[in-house]
Formats: sequence, C-alpha cells, structure tokens
Amino acid sequence: MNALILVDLQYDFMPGGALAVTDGDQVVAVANRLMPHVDMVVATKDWHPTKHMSFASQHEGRSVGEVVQLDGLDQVLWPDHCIQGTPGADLHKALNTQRIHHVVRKGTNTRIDSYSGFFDNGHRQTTELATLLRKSDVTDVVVMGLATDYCVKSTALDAVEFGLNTTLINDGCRGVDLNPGDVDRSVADMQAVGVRVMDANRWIDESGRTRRD
Ligand code: VGL
Ligand code: ZN
Repeated sequence: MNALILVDLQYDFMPGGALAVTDGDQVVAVANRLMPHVDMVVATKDWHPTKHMSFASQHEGRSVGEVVQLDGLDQVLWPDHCIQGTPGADLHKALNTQRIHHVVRKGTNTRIDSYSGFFDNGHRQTTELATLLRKSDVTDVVVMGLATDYCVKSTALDAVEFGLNTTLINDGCRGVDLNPGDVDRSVADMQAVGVRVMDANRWIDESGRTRRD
C-alpha cells in the first residue's frame, strides 16, 4: 500500500501569498497527475493560530528570516502565514481535492512549529499522520509539495524514521532557499538517509510497470 503526501499546497506558499515560494503553483499540476496512480492521498496543511510564535510579528524588534530560540529549539521567523480559517491557508483551488482522502493539520500549537507532517519540530507530539498510515498498512510514501527545504524535507526525513520507503518527487517541490543552496542541501540530506529522488513521470512509469491489478 502506498500513499502520496502532498505537503502544504496552500495559497500562502504560492506566488502572491504571505510566504510565497517561487513557482510554488507549478507543482499543483504534478500533484494532480500523480493522484490517480496511488492508493491513498494525504494532504498536510500548515494551520497556525493568529499569534503563532514562528511569526516575526510575535517577537518585538525581530524580522523575518532571523533565527530565535523557542523552547530550546532554533526557530526561523516567518511572516504571518497559514492562519487557521483564512484564505491563505486554503489548498490551491486547482488541486483535485476530490482525490484527497485525508487532510492533516499541523503547526496548531502556538509555542512550537511543525514543519513535518508527522511531528512537531521538537519531536514531542505526533500528528494523526503516522497513525493513519500505520492503520492503513502503508509501506511506501511519495512526498512532494512546499517548501522543499522546510516542510517537505522534515516530512520525508520523518517518513524514513517511521520505516516507510520514501520517494521524493523533485519536480513536485519548490523551496524557499533562504540561504542559497538550501534546497540542494536538503535534497542531499534526504538522499543521505535513503530517500529516493525522481521526477513524477519516472515514478508513474515505474509504478505502472510494477502494478499487478
Ligand atoms: C513552511 C515555513 C513555515 C513549509 C511552513 O510549508 O515549508 N515553511 N511554515
Ligand atoms: Zn508555518
């Protein structure tokens, strides 16, 4: 059983959004193309309360891109984004949401950020994603979305930790690149723990050849 994990395909990460990722909207078509080829589709949503501590606005005298300590963890400060119930937190309207089986919300705790779909950044609390995948006997996950160097990377690394065979769809991801090279480094970090990296066409092609039904 495999599952496609669509990471944070929300308006605030798209061009024009509060935390816009360059060409972020171009991955929506890739998601739509992959969905018919997998057994299960799960979408994560960054889902912050208004006063989330990852927002620079909550730290007097600090600006976006600076790193602060939050409960003993390094925290990059972001513009206010993906606030619960706002249009910026909605999934892109071109996404074929009919094919999404589950939506997992993360980053809901004001005091701690959660890049990964599985855990908060302190690995203190899990989301329902791990339980869901276990319960559904998922052994393989295909990960894509936004942003490569934050939520996609953390989600893929945790997927490996959960013992899932993990593939990153590189043309289905775009990154922030706060420091030049962050995106390339994060792909290398994922590969180093065993994440397979390929483009959507190759994944579809390979899955088609191994499919028995
Ligand atoms: C993300 C920064 C802050 C992401 C979420 O989806 O990659 N990045 N919150
Ligand atoms: Zn966030």
